[in-house]
Amino acid sequence: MTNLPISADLIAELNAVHAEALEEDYTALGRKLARSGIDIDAITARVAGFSVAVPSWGAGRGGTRFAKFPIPGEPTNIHEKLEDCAVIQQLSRVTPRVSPHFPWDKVSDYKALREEAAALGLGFDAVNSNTFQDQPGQTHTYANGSLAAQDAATRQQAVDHNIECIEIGRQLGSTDLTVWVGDGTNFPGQQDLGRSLDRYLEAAAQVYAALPDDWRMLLEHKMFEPAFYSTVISDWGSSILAAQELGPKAKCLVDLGHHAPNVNIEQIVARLHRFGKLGGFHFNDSKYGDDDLDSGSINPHQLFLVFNELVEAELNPREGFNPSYMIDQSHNVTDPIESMLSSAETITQCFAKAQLVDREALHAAQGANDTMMAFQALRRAYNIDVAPIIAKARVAAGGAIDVLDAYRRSQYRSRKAQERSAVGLGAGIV
Ligand code: LRH
Ligand code: MN
Ligand code: MN
Repeated sequence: MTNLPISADLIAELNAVHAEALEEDYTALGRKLARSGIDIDAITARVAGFSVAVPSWGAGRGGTRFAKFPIPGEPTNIHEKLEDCAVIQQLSRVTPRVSPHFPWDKVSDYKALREEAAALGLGFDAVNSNTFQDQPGQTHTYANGSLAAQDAATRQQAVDHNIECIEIGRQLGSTDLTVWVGDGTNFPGQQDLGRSLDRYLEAAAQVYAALPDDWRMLLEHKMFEPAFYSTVISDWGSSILAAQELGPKAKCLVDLGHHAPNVNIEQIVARLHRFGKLGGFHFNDSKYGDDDLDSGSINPHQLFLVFNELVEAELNPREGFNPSYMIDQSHNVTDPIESMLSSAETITQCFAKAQLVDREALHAAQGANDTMMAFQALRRAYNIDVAPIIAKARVAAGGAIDVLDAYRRSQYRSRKAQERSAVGLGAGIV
């Protein structure tokens, strides 16, 4: 039994308005691609198989440490967040899974939560643990670290929390645990840089030992924040070394915002894949740091280049290549549903463009040291407007041709504003 939040009649009615134009655009693009030997329907079929998870926390307004500006109708608990995620999936048909964060999404009955999600057309993606904040009533503070804390009892508490997350995830049908720790320092000398990593590795190994056979532990690195001088798992180097030490079920997760400005993230992707350690992504965009801006809003070309590396990775498979895709954004000034609809579209477009690269031409140009033609092979694909392909795949799966228009016309947010209680003011969660 499904219980979808947007009227299917409304979607059908709006799609009928745009259907003819979409057919025309799709046919024209099909002809253009055919001239380069590409079958548009084959690309559409690949796009139909693509999906990206949405974060439960992304359904709420984010904020900064200075302020948070809630909107009327914002979700206040996991049930309402799931409902909002169901809107994104119903319209976009590319976000069928939600990634929960604990204890933010704690409930008493996870079997019931899984059924509730299924009735909304959703499943669960990676479970995220949270040892970067203290919770009310918590025994040991994380002020001085969690998995890498000096204090053994604090480390044990962080290990136990991660193991509890695995247990919750089993009930929800997840198979990945994403571990991001904020552990680090703000002053030179505050902690020993080597020994803090030793403590992290020892504690992380205890979490690793609790993983079911078919699970992965995704290690998310981040250069800085909340620690501004040193971070224990600060970069892909620390991440891959930790993953190698932990074992085959440990992989690295690349959050696009967690690097120094201008870092070549697509090369990091290629490196992690080369050593069989590419586990997944948190998509967002960034101008200055971990801004968590909407995916592709600043540098869509970088996103395309990341997907280009993923296509190359598929052609050169390494052990266990199965990256998980998730959006991880902070929506400070937009309606989070609109931002995630827009980002899901951009991410899918970059995926589709990467499929259009003439690999033979690219590899031939690379082999001949023909730099300009190699670059042009990428540029030609990047310049193609793939919107009709994405819309066609979406509508075939029951989604809306124009997702934002359908969302606004549904008046979903104002309906929720009548039903839901208001969110308190204050600083953001991340
Ligand atoms: C840390 C992070 C990590 C957290 C999320 C809330 O900056 O990217 O993924 O779990 O934000
Ligand atoms: Mn992240
Ligand atoms: Mn982040």
